[in-house]
Amino acid sequence: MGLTLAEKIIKNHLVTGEMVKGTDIGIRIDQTLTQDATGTMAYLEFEAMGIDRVRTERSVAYIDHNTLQTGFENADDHRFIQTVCKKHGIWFSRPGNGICHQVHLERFGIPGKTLIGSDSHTPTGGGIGMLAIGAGGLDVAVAMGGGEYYITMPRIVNVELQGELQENVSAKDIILEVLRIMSVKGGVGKIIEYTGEGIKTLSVPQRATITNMGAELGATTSIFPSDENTLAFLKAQDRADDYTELKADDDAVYDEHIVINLSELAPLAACPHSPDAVKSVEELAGMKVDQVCIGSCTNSSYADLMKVAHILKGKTVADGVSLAIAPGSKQVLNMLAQNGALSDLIDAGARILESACGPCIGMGQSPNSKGVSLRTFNRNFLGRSGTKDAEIYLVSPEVAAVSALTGVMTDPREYADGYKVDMPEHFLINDNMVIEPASVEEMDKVEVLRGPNIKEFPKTSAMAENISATCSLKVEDNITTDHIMPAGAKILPLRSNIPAISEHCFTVCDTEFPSRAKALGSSIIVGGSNYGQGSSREHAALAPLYLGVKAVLVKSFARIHRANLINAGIIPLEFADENDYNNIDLGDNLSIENVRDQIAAGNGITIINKTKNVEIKTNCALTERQKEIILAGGLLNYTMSK
Ligand code: MIC
Ligand code: SF4
Repeated sequence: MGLTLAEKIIKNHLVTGEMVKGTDIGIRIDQTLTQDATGTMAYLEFEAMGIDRVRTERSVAYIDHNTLQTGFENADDHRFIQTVCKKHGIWFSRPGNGICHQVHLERFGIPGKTLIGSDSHTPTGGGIGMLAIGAGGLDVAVAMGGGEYYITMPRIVNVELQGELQENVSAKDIILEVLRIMSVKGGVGKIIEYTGEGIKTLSVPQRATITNMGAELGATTSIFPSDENTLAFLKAQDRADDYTELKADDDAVYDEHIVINLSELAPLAACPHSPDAVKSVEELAGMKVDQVCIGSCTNSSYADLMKVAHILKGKTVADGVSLAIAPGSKQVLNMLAQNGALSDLIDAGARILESACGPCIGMGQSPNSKGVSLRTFNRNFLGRSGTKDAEIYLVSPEVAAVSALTGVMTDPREYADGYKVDMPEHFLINDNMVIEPASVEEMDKVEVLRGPNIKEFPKTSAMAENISATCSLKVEDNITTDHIMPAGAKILPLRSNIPAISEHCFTVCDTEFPSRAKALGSSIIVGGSNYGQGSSREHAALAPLYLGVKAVLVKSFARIHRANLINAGIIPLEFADENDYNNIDLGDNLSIENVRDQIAAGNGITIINKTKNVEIKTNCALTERQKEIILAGGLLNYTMSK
């Protein structure tokens, strides 16, 4: 029986377990990446493990999230990361060099290699044929130290692309269509593999738009074959040597099969507040727009911005619209500067931002009250933009640019004029913003610089015998990590200070939660299905941990967040019978007896609701390794004990 592409890469990297779907496997990790918002914590964890030099083939730290420096905190974090990298063998991409996923694709991604990153959009690397997976910072720290990375062997979904996109319909519309079909939880426990004649019409950056937003499906990762288009991209990046041809066997067996005919696809938009609330642009046409933002790791490649520049050239952004553009990397921005396209953007009235995440993570450019904002980004979760009552629509660069001119949601097919951006033969290459680590001989001399806001990773203790806790919060389905641990310009500078950031935990849902949880001392959070979707931020586990949360009981979890809870030593529980969701309310007194034995036995965990006098059966499917992690009080304790 033939193998799929993902299976081939897993097979080549398998260290522990067997490739049996649904069972735990440990894979060797070739490359890691971090960004600054999760990186400080990841490097503190790496330091705590006491390993002096990374054992990966390539580890890179990027500064791209916390780039608004309204106080000393972010700059201190950047300096900490820069010095830690120098000392421990990690390449450092300086602020200004671009968004981690875009730069990694351009300069470091290699087909067939494994990559984990402390950012949920790490699967962007699937566009160049890597097995690229988002993970919590602690998992990345362990991988940097040479430890394998554990996942549940995913089911493999084949998305077959047929035909060719019409003009001004784009890669973004393909992934929005996949989201429409599969939903934000449809990818949980799955890898999405793209095949079919249609992929030949897609360049690496276009493929990367698709694999990037596979994160919004909840998928473990997404991947494209490595073919002549991959070679063309690598050649243009002066990296032809990194190319290998990779594809699934002809007789590969997939668990699901979806066919999308690109020729029939129309421009789409994800409506507030979920990436799967997809409608056609035609349906939404005429809606007044207040803001347009172009950029993010999803859609800020050279080709994306050349298209935008072409649409804007010689025109002016509509009166009522503010247009912000953040090119994905220094390479992209510099190429636009050299060929004059930047001038077209500036001339049309675009507000040019630095090459970074920017508005995507609420680092500035929050929309006006009740503002309608069209964004080429990947997430439109409630409050993420920094304006709670704003309405965020996720669209392609073409829809964004055309609508910025008309002031209303507009179908870009009306503006088709035959213009096509060709893949440049040579991208502009200058890696002067990437700092090499110190040599083995020199590393001891490097001093790691720490600012006053950088606090230690919270210490945890081994799991208690019994848990007596109160329900401190009850939330509904599809809770995102942006609900649990909001980001934005005001809160992100606290990422290296768990006590301080905890004060903002869940405040999007309930402003009283932090003080209530702290006062209770020991509590349990109750939630619905797909709990913890979105970001990889382990702060969404570390802040509840700091506030005394012992277990999270939900209908179902998103993958990375569940792993982060386990890494933090918080027990992830799922209702055995979803109707029991109605048998717990805020303030109920709960108890779990002999919890260590119950975890070890692996037959689920019984919670007694003392307030309602009912027993609630829960599932707690942990592997032997995960049980040990939870019992030890988290992955750091576990790793240090090994
Ligand atoms: C995001 O898009 O939500 C982020 C910010 O990139 C996060 C990481 C973080 O919270 O630091 C992610 O996607 O993992
Ligand atoms: Fe940055 Fe946004 Fe991409 Fe997250 S999704 S890495 S915040 S650009």
